[in-house]
This record gives sequence, C-alpha cells and structure tokens, in this order.
Amino acid sequence: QTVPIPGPPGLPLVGNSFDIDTEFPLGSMLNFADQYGEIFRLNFPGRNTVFVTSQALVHELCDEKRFQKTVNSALHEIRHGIHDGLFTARNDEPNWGIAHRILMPAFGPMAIQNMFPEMHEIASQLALKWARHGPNQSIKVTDDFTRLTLDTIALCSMDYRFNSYYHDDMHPFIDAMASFLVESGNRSRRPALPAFMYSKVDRKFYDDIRVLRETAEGVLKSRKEHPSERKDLLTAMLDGVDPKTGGKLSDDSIIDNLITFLIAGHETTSGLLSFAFVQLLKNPETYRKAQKEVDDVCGKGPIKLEHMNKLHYIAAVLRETLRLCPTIPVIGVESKEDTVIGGKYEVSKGQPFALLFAKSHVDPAVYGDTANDFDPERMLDENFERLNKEFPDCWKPFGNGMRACIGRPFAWQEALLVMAVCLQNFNFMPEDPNYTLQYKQTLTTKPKGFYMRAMLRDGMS
Ligand code: MNH
Repeated sequence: QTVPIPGPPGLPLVGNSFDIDTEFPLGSMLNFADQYGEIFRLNFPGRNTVFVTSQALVHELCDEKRFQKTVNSALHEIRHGIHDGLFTARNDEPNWGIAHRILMPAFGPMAIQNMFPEMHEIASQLALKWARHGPNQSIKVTDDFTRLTLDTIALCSMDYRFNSYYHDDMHPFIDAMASFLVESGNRSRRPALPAFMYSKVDRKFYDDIRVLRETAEGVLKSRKEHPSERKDLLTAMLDGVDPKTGGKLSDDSIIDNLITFLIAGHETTSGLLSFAFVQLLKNPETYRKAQKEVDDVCGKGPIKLEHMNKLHYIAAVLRETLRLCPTIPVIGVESKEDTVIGGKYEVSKGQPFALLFAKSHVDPAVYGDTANDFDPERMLDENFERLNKEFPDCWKPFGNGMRACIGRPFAWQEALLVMAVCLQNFNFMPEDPNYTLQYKQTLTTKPKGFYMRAMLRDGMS
C-alpha cells in the first residue's frame, strides 16, 4: 500500500520557489522538515525534489545500487563555471572517472602526511597574526579561517601562495567564489522569467566565473613556466595518466579541477573550524578537556605529525561539530529505477532527492533525546564506531560512496592541526558571551557574526 509524499502546495508555475528563504535556504528546509516529518516534496520550475530527513531514509538512499549522485539545482548551475570537474560531473561522464583515478593517489593518506610541514607553516602564520593583534582585537573568526584554508589548499596542492593574511581584503577569488556559489543557488530556484530581468545578475555571474578561471589559469601557466619536482596535486593533473583509459586531463579539465579543489578544499574546512570554536566557547567543559588533551599530547614544543592520531578528544569535537553543523548540510541523489522507498512512497526513475543531513544528524531514533546537544563523548572512537555500525549512514558530513569527499584525509589533518595550534598557544574568549549561532549560507554553511578574542598563553611555540 503506497501513500503520497506530503509537501506544501505552492503556486502554479513557480511551485514552492517563494517558500524558500534566498538568504538561508537551509532554514526553510528545516522548517518544512519540522512540519512534514521524515519526507516531503518541494516543487520548483521544471523539477521537484523529495527531501528525506531521517537516518532510516537517508540510509536507504545511500544504496548506490538503487540511487546515484544527481547534478541538478545548484550543482547544475555551478557547471557553468567548472563543467564536468570532479565535484560537478555526472556519474556517467568520462572525465569524472579519469580525474577520480588520477587524483585519488595524490590525495591519499601518504601524500597528505607529506603536506604536514606546509599545513603547519600556514597554521603558524595565523597564530602569529593573532599573537601580534593581542587580546583587544576582535577576530573575525570565519574570515581568518577562510584565509587559512584557502592558503593551505593552494600551497599544499599547487604550490601557490595567496598570502591572504597580508591583505585586509579577501583575495578577489574568494569574493568571486562566494557570489558565484550564492547566485548558483538562486538561479536554481527562481522561475524562468525573461532573460532581461536578470541581465545584471547574469553579467555578474559570468564576471565571477572569469575571475575564478583566470586565477586557475594563472596557477597552471606559472607551473608550466617553472616546472617543479613537487609531487603535488597539480603535478598529478599535468602528468597523470589514467590507468584505465590511458587518458590524460586536458588543460580545460585541469582548470575545472583546480577551481574545484580551491572551492571544495577550503569553504567546508573553514566552516568546520569556525563552528568548532562556536561550540568550544559555548561549552566550557569541552573547551577545558580539548585544551588539556593538546597540552598532554603536544606539550609546549612544536606540534608534529605524530601527534595527529593521538588527539582523540579533538577528533570527537570535530565529528560532533560536523554532526550538528554539517558544512554541506544536504546532498542530491536520484533513483536509478522506478522504486518504492520507506516501504510506502512510490517514486519513478530519475526522481531527484535531497538528503537533509542537517536533520538526519539529529534523528532522535539514533541520538536519543540529547540529539540536539553538543556532546563530543558520543563521538569518541569506540562510540563513533558503535553508532555507525548500529545506525549506518547516521553521520554523513563527507557524502556517500564513490562520490564521497576526496579531500577528507586532507581536511581532517588540517583541522586537527589547526585546533592543536590554536589551543596550545591561546586562550579564547567570545566577543559576545551571549552569541547564539546564526548561519551564513552559500553552497556551504558557516556561522554568521561570530567574533572572538585570543590571549596568548605562556610563550608561543
Ligand atoms: Mn569535500 C565531495 C564534504 C573538505 C574536495 N565533500 C564532497 C561531498 C561532501 C563533502 C558532502 C559530496 C558532495 C555531493 O555528494 O554532492 N568536504 C566536505 C567537508 C569537508 C570537505 C565537510 C571538510 C570538513 N573536500 C574537502 C577538501 C577537499 C575536498 C579539503 C579538497 C582538498 N569534496 C572534494 C571533492 C569532491 C568532494 C573534489 C567531489 C568528489 C567526487 O565527486 O568524486
């Protein structure tokens, strides 16, 4: 016995386009989840999306035999800028497989460990900047972590220095990227009015794309002019041969993927670090434990690679942060065949779905009545393992299956290192002790209006 999928009625032609807050789409989706429960349908011009919000349904839709990544809505618009790059390629596009096979080794665990010194250099630059500013300067947390993560991915993967700390303004790449991502989201939701209504935002959209592509072209050109012995991502892109097809990446494809890595490689991690500090400063007991772990493991000397896998509590803090504040709060899949989900909802082949992690991550069936509390204990290694075994796909901040995040080991090492450097060197205070979490959303989410102060502890290392 099948039942219809509920959802808000919407208007003719535009459907639910105007039911979504353009500044904070996630907020609207979470409201619908509260209203409709585990599943609901939203209609947009030319497309409807079924949202699932429970661990059980997310788990069912993570079955790659029945469902696959879909590139619609915002991702489809992003393709105007980066085409069939790794993130935005459809499963069946040959360039996805070629890039995946060539780039996976360049981002494997060994390669990441070799990047530690450069990650450490950028993290130390941040610590120096905050030390120089002193305790009276208000730190724009998200901006500084964005500088850090952009500089880190660019230096480690392509030997390119944005030197973001030396500029008050963000690099033009960052502004272009942010407005490109916001506009991609807006384009995917708005009704198809005559083009002249949008000529101004369209022009900006393509201007932003040009800034992104010119930045990447500059990186590629400079590497070609100064060939290097570095075994980094860019070298893999230039020299790598696909073991399966013998194919190589074209220059256009390299540019698509350089931008992909610059975007995907820093937005998400800077959001993670920012949310982690929001949580630490709201939870003094957690803060104390985290700082004690850094002191116990790293002491006062330089932080080293071998400390990274000893920071179990910090790892739990990061996991719990990504549970409550997944920086990619939703991903898209589509059904490969006509099918029935949840035992009762009929859907046809090609039906687009949104897996709403921001909601399935707080499913009370998994996390009980403390689901909305920040509690890193539940994410300590053994607990985390048990949770994932008992409730598969209950924690999905890095996506699913073969289309899951290729940068996960990179992000993890970077985030652990930065947490350790920060907590080892500073005591932090919120600028506003009553700060309550608000979100800023592009393709990813970050905290909005969050500031803190940093007091040097006894001596820098
Ligand atoms: Mn990352 C895919 C989350 C850090 C590069 N990443 C994904 C997906 C999620 C995700 C979710 C799947 C998206 C989808 O299904 O549409 N990524 C994260 C998070 C962090 C992160 C939460 C940090 C925290 N990602 C990084 C870093 C890099 C990176 C760092 C690069 C260095 N991510 C990618 C790429 C893909 C991806 C590239 C696309 C992989 C593919 O489809 O083959």
